[in-house]
Amino acid sequence: MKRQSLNVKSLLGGLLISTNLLLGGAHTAKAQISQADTSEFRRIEQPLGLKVGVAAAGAGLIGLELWWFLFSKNKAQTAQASDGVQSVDITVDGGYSPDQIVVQAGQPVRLNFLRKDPSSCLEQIILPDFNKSLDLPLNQEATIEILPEAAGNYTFHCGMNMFRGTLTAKEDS
Ligand SMILES: [Cu+2]
Repeated sequence: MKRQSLNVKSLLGGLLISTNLLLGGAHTAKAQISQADTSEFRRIEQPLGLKVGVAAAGAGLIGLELWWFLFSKNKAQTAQASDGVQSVDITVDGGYSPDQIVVQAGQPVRLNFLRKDPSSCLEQIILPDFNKSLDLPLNQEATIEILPEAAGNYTFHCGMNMFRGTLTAKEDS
């Protein structure tokens, strides 16, 4: 009995919502028609200088953004090798620094992550090519070891794939 009345309630609720949506839709349609009828909304010509200024500011911001993403932190760092293991310290703070790491192929690599960013976005690191992931505790070093057997680029990224870095393995020269 109780369950039934609940169902009826939710049914009524659904009906109400859909009616509201329908009415709302009709309302906006009407509004649009009246807008077209009375030419109340006329285009306002902005001065050319303002247009150019806004466009230039926009382009500038886009350029700055591009520069930030492409070049500002793009300093590749070569891993330091000792006792046959190459290691790199990576600071995790609004991304990975360094986010481009150069290692030698065929030698184990130790990545020491130090997360300083409390954002949950960065609390996990994933290395899909090595089938590995690691939780990064805040302000505490966490190490992951991998072996890039072949030369090539291997990416690593956060749990949601928003921040990325690349590990480039090179053959012995
Ligand atoms: Cu993320």
